[in-house]
Amino acid sequence: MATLTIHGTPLSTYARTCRMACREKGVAYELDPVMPQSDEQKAMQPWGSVPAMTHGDVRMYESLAICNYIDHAFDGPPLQPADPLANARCWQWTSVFIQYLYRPAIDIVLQRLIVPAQGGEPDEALVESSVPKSDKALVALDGALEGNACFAGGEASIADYMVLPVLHYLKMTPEGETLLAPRANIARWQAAIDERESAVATVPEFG
Ligand SMILES: N[C@@H](CCC(=O)N[C@@H](CS)C(=O)NCC(=O)O)C(=O)O
Repeated sequence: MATLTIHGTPLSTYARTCRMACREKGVAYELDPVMPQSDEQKAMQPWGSVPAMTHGDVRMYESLAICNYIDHAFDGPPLQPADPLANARCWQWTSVFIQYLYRPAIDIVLQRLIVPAQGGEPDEALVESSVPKSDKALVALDGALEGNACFAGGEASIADYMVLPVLHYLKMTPEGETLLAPRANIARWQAAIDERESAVATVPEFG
């Protein structure tokens, strides 16, 4: 069987999602730690973003598609529920994450963790405008976890592997700490998902 390779720096949240999906499915994979906007990545992903995936003749980009491919092309535990409503919840919260949380949360992370590390001045206006946007999404995600262990209900799914990597970084920023402090359902969920082997094995070495 051909080796599945995830192309993307281990610091990438979306690459981490795909690697968590591999580990949850029990699929052996190699990590090609390519950086965004490198010539190598641009040859695999027209926008130069990470990750991409190769598996034999299959070349693919977009983390959702990669996660679905991993789920359907291999035997192993399902990465999404079979029950129609639970399945729809998996995609509802994944979609909310991508559409409403990823950008503002990552902007806070970039301005607070990456820009200063590179000797730059954070864009305070961007941080300020990203806080209420992140908060709105976090309120919705926290509500989704009311009475649920995970976003799709009782079992972990792709939705959880999508959200976790960004919250890992967000929590490292002062704004993230403040935003997450009142979100008790997210705190409980994050503590549980953080303990999964797929999360432990993919924690980014940052800072
Ligand atoms: N829609 C893409 C988004 C990928 C994405 O935004 N990746 C980030 C890293 S987590 C990235 O490469 N950012 C830098 C860039 O796009 O230049 C996917 O789901 O794979």
